[in-house]
Amino acid sequence: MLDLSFVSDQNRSLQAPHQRDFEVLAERLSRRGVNAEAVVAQIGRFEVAVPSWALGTGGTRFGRFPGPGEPRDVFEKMEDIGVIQQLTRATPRVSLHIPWDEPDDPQALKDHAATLGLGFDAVNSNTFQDQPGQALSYKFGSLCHTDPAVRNQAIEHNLHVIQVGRQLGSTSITIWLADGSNYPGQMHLRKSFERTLDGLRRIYAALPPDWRLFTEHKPFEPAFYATVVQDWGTSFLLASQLGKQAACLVDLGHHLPNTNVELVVARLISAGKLGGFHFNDNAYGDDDLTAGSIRPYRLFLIFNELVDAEEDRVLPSPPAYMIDQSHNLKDPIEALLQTVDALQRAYAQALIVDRRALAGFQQANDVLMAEQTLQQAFRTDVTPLVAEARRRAGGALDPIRAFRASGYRAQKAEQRASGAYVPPQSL
Ligand SMILES: [Mn+2]
Repeated sequence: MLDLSFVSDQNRSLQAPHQRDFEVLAERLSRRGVNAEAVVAQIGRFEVAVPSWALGTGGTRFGRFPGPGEPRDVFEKMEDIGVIQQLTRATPRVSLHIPWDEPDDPQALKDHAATLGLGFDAVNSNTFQDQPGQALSYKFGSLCHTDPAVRNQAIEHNLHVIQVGRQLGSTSITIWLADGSNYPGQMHLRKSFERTLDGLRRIYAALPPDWRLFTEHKPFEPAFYATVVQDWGTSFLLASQLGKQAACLVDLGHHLPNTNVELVVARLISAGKLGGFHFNDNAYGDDDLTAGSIRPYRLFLIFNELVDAEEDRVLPSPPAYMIDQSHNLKDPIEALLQTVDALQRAYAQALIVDRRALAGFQQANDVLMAEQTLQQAFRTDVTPLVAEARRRAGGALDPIRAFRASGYRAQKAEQRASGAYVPPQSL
């Protein structure tokens, strides 16, 4: 963890120019009828969970190029997330992957996390690869498998993940299934779906009453012909059949090219089944790049739907915000700091949309001015709002600058020099 006074010392050197920038922007926004103070307060309430698998350098199937000072186990991952929380004050929870980051002693991990100011968000099950010593293989699927013994094993795993999550204080489980087929004829399309639904029903039946279950779709990879939960429609079908504790998780990279993701979000909101997000960005497929790095306008349009729904009070429960990225080239901590900032920016841009004006232009079918209203918000440099929200929460005005100045990575490179820990690939 960083020294208590370090963040405020860092902020002090940036405070004067930041204050001037903030005042200028607040004045500009007030001319548009936007109260900067109210926006800063809302940004300050934004929270996103960090996935345990994102702290080590990710890889592709062609290789992995680890960096110095990577965490070797889940306890060290918690320390890194603790630093991200110190600098951003927006990542108080960890989304744990079982078994990649399964603790031997959940209570010990929970205690360790608490000393770092961290708790636990959704737990993630894994029936997409075989683990050492596992009795039956998931080569031909898990919940969709033709053999009931394999299906039972996958169900038991999910029940175990819920048990671990309960001990950690989690209140949700995300189930992403790799189940599917690579060739026509390999898998009975209809029956494989029905078996999957049946398996999910048995997992859902074991869900504690205050828990939520998220179904996560993905159109292809590793199944290259037919994925069982391939799109938001199938995810919606599953969540609807399961019951009110089930909802759909939208991973921004899990869509076919050119899918209008903000429209998917709007539909799930209308259906009362928007469970949450896995934030990332992509240029081609499930690229797991930094959120906002390729299509910041899309990210803004997604937050625009969320803010609109928030203001209309049509969200039955707040969506669970999680990051799901693979950091192949960037320092994972720096990439996550950059990600949190990108999410806060998109949120801030959505918060400053003149919604009354937009509604008026939509009503009058004034296409150009409706679009202009969104673009005016998107084109606003909201850096001072986001920085101010972080500063007021005790975080850093410029988290990446502060992280680099801290020497944290170099220090960890020394401390963690022994015992190479090999993190698995991202979901
Ligand atoms: Mn995901």
